[in-house]
Amino acid sequence: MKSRLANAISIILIICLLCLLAGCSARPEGMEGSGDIKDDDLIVVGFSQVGSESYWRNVNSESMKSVFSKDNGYRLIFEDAQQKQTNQITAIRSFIQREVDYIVLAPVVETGWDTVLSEAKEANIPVIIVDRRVDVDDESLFTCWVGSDFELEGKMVCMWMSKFFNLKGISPDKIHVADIQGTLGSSAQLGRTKGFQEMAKMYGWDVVAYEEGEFTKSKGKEAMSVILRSHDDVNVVYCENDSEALGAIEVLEASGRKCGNDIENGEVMIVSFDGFNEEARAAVAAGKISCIGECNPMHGPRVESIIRKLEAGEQPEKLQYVLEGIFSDTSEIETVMISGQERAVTVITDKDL
Ligand code: GYE
Repeated sequence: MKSRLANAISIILIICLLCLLAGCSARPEGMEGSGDIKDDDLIVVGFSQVGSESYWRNVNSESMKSVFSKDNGYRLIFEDAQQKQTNQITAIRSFIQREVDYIVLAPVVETGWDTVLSEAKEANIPVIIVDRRVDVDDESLFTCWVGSDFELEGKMVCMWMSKFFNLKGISPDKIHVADIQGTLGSSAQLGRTKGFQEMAKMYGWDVVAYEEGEFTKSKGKEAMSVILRSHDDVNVVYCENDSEALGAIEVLEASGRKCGNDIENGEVMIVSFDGFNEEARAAVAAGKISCIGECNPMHGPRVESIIRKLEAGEQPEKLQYVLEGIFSDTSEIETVMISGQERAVTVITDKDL
């Protein structure tokens, strides 16, 4: 009698165990893993991305997705914020609730992060900032940052322009330049605008307008139309990314202007930033964009190496800058000297496309 009872109990226990196992393996896997996401060996990374406003952003998202794959030992929770900070704050709070291992944030703007990052700190979740920066009172609210020096990028492009104008004997008062700015309040806009403002003042260029282009092609078009309406003497357009530049070119060409570096003969010089999009590179090869300040979007492997360091109990550097150069349609200027360093100018021709 006793052994029958023992048998029955063991059978019930085995059934319970099997149900439990079945329950676990039936849990859906993949990017949007839910429930007890920690029940496996994968490192869970919650990534709040700015949006999909530009070519640069799309390449950047791909770089992150390809590195944080299951094969590499990660589960990535990818949230697209559609260029809205409120969406990013909501995403970070959901990452905290789901107890992810790491939060990665590409912030749309610099300010307004103190509260939500304090919440992440209280939950003991390391926060890695990527691409743009955050402006917080307490720097311990994030573990580290990796991205570009946007002000330096701006200065590099302006130096290239100045060298080019000198070479052609064009005096600074003949330069009528407009700035199509990126998303106001983002590091990429703040840095590139600041670099431009300082250099334009130093060289004595005539700055005719600032217009916001939100880093998108459509807003770049709108901004260019507004500028042309009141400043038809504009002969240089400083676009804060390639998407805006491609929009500006469309508008200029539709209005009968030619884009190129021969501004003495009526062409409009276009300069921009990024350099990782086929269409923009083709525009350089065709001479329509004269110079692009490189902005490297391949941050996936960089963020991953930070996470590997943290996993090994090491402390990554707080701020990590990516070294960048310049792309141009002409070999007339070979290098640009900035912060005591020579930066190479890479010529893009049809063969490179
Ligand atoms: O230049 C632009 C994008 O923050 C560096 O954002 C990034 C900028 C990039 O939308 O194309």
